[in-house]
Amino acid sequence: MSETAQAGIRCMWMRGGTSKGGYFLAEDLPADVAARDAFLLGAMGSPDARQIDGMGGGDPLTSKVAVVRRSQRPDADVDYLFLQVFVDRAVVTDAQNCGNILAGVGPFAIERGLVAAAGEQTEIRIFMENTGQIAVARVETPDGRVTYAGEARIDGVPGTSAPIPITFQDTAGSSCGALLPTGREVDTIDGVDCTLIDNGMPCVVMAADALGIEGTETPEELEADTALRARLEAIRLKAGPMMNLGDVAQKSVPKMTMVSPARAGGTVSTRTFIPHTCHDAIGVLGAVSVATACLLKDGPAARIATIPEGDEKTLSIEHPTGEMSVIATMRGGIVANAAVLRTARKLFDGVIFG
Ligand code: NQM
Repeated sequence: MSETAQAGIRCMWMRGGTSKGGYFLAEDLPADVAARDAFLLGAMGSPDARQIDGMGGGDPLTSKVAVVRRSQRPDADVDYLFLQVFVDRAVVTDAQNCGNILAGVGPFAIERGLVAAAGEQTEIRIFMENTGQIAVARVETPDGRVTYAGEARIDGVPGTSAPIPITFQDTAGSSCGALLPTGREVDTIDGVDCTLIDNGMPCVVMAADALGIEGTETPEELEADTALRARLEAIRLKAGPMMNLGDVAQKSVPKMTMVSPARAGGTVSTRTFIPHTCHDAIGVLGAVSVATACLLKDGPAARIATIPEGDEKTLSIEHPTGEMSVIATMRGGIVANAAVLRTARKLFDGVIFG
């Protein structure tokens, strides 16, 4: 066991949106990436399907890490690096961003003194290191302190909490270099029409019926369908290089979203593999990317989506545990920025061992 693992590292555990993970100050973690990753794998208990020897919850959504530092950039308050710690493989990857864990970054930055509370609400500009873009989050800070209590409700989380609205700008091509990395709205892979899109999260968007499912199945039912999973993975491995992501065998992108007509008055219904397990909901930037696919002229999502009028469109992306509303502001026919509502909660603050 390394010295760092034995001594432990300061860490705050938080729920961010519908995900959960460890929040660290960058200066507290080993600077050497291999040492950092070894520590995080140990802290989470990976690789192991149950993560029984660590803090991870046996699910990619609860095996996440935020690394936060004061920003040197004139346009940001803090820098946030997201790390996905794989559950059953010894892999830590920065190849994706996470808009759910992002929801805890503002509160964490205030709690750790990186940003001073400024009145009833504090706006924090967060540079997302994984993709090189800025998100703006608003945190409730009555009496100069973060409050997690409030009346905002998000699907996938019981109860209510303080609202944390987040706005994203210029997320097109975050990881793939272009919104549509192949230059087309539709590519056909293994006989399935796909929209390969990246508006903050690389996603492959397909029609549920093209994969032989209804789109109403539970995540457990879909995960039990080994033929479906094999088909999705075959498509994903081909989509990776087409999306400028290279070999994605050991990467958690692109995400695989199957769309079907909305069932609850929303824009579209989704089931998303992230990429090897089925999300109980949908990722934040995943939802922004799927919402953007709905707004194209063609493609599996655009063909079935119900789109509201106007330049500010609320697109309700239905998922297994409800919906996520993406407020898209359109300029010249493209999504100029997107906003979502999230909440977060501090769970513990202490020292974690690797
Ligand atoms: O897409 C899951 C999550 C995510 C990522 C995933 C996310 C996003 O629900 O911005 O939030 O797709 O890995 O935390």
